[in-house]
Amino acid sequence: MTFTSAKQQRGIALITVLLIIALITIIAAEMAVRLQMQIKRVSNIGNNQQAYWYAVGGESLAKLVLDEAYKEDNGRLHLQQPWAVEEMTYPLEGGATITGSIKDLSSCFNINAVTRVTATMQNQQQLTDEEIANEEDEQVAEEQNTGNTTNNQALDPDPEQQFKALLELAGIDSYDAETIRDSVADWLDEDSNTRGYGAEDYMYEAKVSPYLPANSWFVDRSELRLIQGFDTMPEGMQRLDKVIEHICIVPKVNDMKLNVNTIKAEDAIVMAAMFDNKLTAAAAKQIIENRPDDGFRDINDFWQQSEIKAVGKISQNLKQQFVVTSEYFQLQTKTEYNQSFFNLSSVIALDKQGKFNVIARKIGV
Ligand SMILES: [Ca+2]
Repeated sequence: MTFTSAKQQRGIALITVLLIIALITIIAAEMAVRLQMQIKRVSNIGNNQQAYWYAVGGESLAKLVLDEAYKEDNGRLHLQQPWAVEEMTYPLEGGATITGSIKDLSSCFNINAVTRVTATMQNQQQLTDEEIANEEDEQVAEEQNTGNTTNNQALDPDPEQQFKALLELAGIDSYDAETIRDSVADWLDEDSNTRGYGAEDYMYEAKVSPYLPANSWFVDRSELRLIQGFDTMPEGMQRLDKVIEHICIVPKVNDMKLNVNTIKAEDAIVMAAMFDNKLTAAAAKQIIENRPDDGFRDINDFWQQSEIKAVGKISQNLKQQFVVTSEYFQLQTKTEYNQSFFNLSSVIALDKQGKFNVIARKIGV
């Protein structure tokens, strides 16, 4: 009996030892896997950081190229300058590559200019109004000298009118264009007073997934998907697809400026819309296609175009929206390093000292 019991106990001890060894083996294997994952994770973070810094290096290169183009011709910017090349890929050390392109944000329609946003902006509006009043006085004086008193017939569309014209030129019908125009303006203005065809809090609060209008600046074009008129599937999305490529977001900038030297033929409807379609899209396209390769020497060359002259009298207010220089650009880069990808979108703006600086970044887009 005693002998059998001792044998049994030895058997149990052996099984216990085997179990402990198995357990240790499992734990050791698990630790090895985790360690490998940690090493991989650290290496991925390192690669991603490196890709980020390459992308920031890309920003520096873009700033340099823009600074040089700006200095080269007293601020005149056009599509023959090095910054305007189509998307290009540059090899970097360590097998990395960076692909990037720069877009002039004055070559498309600034959605933030559709209406005034805040009280601060309204002060600026007053200032602008004063400036405009002064200019109008000057214009009247000039007209009195020349005996021409038809100032009241000058073409002077406001930005909301211009936006509606853009929507219609993009192929959106008149009723939907009015809805979208008023809804975008309501989305931008700080009050909650609904325009004729617009939408404020109550309209968006009643949705299945409710939200509120920004009552402030647009920061990304994707916000447009939330606006009444663009917010339905599939009709709203189809409308947005027609117009989104012509729209830009210039951060916290209320002014509508169009660089007539950098606008491309495919955006001709933007130019036509700014003239409230009194300049047709076909005529605008012709101006762009016949423009000298290195752009108009100055803005007066643009006003001398026969297609523009045919429009008739144009207000000073409207004239101010057309320029041959630009202050805001968007740099889009995609960096690859050791199978780590880093997408960066940067807004580069001209500062008061005449230098370009990054004022906004979006990662992963
Ligand atoms: Ca509002």
